[in-house]
Amino acid sequence: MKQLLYNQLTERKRVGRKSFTVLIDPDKVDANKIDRLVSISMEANVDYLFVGGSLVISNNLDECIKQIKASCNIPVILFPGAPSQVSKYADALLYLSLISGRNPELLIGQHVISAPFVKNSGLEIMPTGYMVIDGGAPTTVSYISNASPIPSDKNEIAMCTAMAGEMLGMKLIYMDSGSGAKRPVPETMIEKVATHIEAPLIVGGGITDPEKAYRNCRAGADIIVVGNAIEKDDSLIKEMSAAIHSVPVIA
Ligand code: 1GP
Repeated sequence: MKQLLYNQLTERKRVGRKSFTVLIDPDKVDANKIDRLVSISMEANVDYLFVGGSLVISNNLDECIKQIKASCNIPVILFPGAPSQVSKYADALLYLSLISGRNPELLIGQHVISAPFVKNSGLEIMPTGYMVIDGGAPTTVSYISNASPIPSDKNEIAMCTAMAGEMLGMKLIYMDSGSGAKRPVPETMIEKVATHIEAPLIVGGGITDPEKAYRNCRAGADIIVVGNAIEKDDSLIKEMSAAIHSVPVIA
């Protein structure tokens, strides 16, 4: 299996280089918006683009990714809300198992059904332990997944879940309080998880200001994902990127 991007991520983690990811929801962008987001992202040295959403209602995933790839070389990683959200035009796919929940369909069921299709896509597959953390109010992901999120004050549950996911072979851990969450993942929880796993740690959901992104990185997040706040104000891309990239690397 291809490991190009994953090797890059682990190398970045090894030297303490933090990454900034802009999340693009194909339902919320048109061609002009994609062009704008891509051009600002290139200028701001965004490291990765995630494409996906819990609900992808429109049928323009391929077109959206083709347009992005035509105008930039930032790696595009699929962040699928459903097995149908696979596009061969992306570079890689977060192969998500919802390890914080107890819904067998999202732990393994949908993976079994889509396995041949995913394998034939030729995409780099990144096995990802996906942990939904309570963000203060129901989010699309917490509702759609039909699974309870981890309470935001239960750091030990988050730690044990991430450790179990890593020992089961997951190569990335993603802590997400859901798009537009009122409360992003607390730093104490990020720190607890980060100190007990070796896999690169992705954190997202409800991050609206660069200071919070910076503090998350200092707490141990390796990759910060921002979607909702950027949809509202894309000038944030530059500030977020600068804050995340200002975290000192390991000397
Ligand atoms: C959601 O982690 C992502 O799955 C990003 O969340 O849209 O709130 O930035 P936001």
